[in-house]
Amino acid sequence: MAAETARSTDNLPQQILDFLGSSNEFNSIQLAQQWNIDHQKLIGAIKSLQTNEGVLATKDVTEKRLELTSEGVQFANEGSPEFLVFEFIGVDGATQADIQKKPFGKIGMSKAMQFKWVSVDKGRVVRQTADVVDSTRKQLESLRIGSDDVSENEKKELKKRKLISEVNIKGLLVSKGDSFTTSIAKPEADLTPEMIASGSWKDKQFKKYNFESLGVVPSSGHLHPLMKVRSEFRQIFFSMGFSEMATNRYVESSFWNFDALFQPQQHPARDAHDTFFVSDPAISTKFPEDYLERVKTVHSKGGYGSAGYNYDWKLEEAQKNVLRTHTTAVSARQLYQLAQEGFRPSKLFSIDRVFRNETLDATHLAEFHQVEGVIAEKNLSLAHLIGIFTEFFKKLGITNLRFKPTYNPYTEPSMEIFAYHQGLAKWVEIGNSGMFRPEMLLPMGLPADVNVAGYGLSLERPTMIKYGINNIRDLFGSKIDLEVVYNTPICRLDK
Ligand code: FB9
Repeated sequence: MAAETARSTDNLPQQILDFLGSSNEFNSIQLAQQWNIDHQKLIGAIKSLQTNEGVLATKDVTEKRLELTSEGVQFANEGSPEFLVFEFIGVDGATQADIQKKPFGKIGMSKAMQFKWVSVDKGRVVRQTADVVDSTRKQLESLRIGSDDVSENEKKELKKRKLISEVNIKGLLVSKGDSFTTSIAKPEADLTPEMIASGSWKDKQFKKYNFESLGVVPSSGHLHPLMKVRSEFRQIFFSMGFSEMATNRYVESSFWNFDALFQPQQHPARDAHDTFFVSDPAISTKFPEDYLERVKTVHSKGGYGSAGYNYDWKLEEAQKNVLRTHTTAVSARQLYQLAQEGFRPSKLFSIDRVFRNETLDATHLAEFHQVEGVIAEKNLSLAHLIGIFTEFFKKLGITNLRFKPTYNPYTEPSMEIFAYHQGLAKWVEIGNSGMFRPEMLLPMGLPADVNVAGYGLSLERPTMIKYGINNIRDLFGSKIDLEVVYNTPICRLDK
């Protein structure tokens, strides 16, 4: 039965009922072909009719179908390469070189030669016949519309050229159900008070509840990937007995951001190249006077067994407000408070934004989230520090660490922490750490036998590696694609 021109698919269910009314049963694959409509659309209409109990009876059927491959579709749309070569050379012929330049050149040339449409004469490819029919294209078009005027040999040739392939199409054999009718009253979706009052519900058809249907996805907030990783980090810290420091202070005085950490006032990190200085309010003036004096002394003259930096420490320098360059400033305040309240062993952490006036590149913005752990205990050693962050990183699924000595103004000894990343097949710097200097701790009033260890990393790097994000601008900032945020899976770092 030749395919008719594509019929409209409006109200397809009714068309099916009317057709069934006159033909008792049909095979969905053949009917789709006959009606020249998309088979899936027909299946959809049949499925919608099946929501009315007993109207249709269906049986699954599978049929082998010849389908055009993507190359077959291309040849059917644009013509076969052999025909395109024949066209291309025209009546005057063309050089092999020119033909080969064409995307259809290579295949077309060999086929056109095979079909004796062209030949090579003195290096030029010339036509052997005035005109040709692109039979390959015609065969493909016929098969596409399901007409069966293509011979088995031709089909075999097309298969050999991988222009068609045999596929199994799942369809339905549809026949009348026990309560078949061609006029389906549109089933009621709701049982209304009127129906109940009038009793009219008794002879109404009600739409079946589709308990499988997914409810409307409620539009809800989404945690930004960084916040998903942050919550993972927080759980790890809490599981190790750490408590979180209050970090709600982006604007910090140079005193707590630098001086309290025994970072000298002429240290390069303290100039505007690295640090954002705040113009209003430009300075802070309220400091614990006695403590400030001790900081001044240890910087300028030393003390506590330290030579200090021997320079003229300036209050106005310490008063300058900055955007904190590290959450270690928060640690300094916390440790000072700990000293004031009377020392007790403490494990503290912070995860929040810090700001650095750095050259922007694919992995650096002018701000990032610093993750910091601080442990204060009597006679705490470097070994304890290594033990603690080794445990921390293990909970992140990061083992096999290596340490490289480094320098921080506020810790001695200090170490950079490296881990071997299987996926990246290289050692990745995953953090920094060290034992806070006595020149920082003793002026605070912490007992002499108390040592404080600290380590830090960023939130962005693990998040980028975890979610395979290469450019930090895809992770953070106004240009990120919210879909990415909506669809990022929850973060299981140790998996
Ligand atoms: O995060 C960093 N790297 C990292 C961390 C985790 C990770 O996880 C992957 C799943 C496997 C991957 C990479 N870094 C620290 C290392 C580098 O990225 C570094 O180039 C950049 N660092 C930032 C500072 O950049 C100027 C990351 C940031 C950083 C550096 C140091 C500290 C905190 C953050 C610190 C500290 C510290 C030291 C002593 C005492 C207290 C705090």
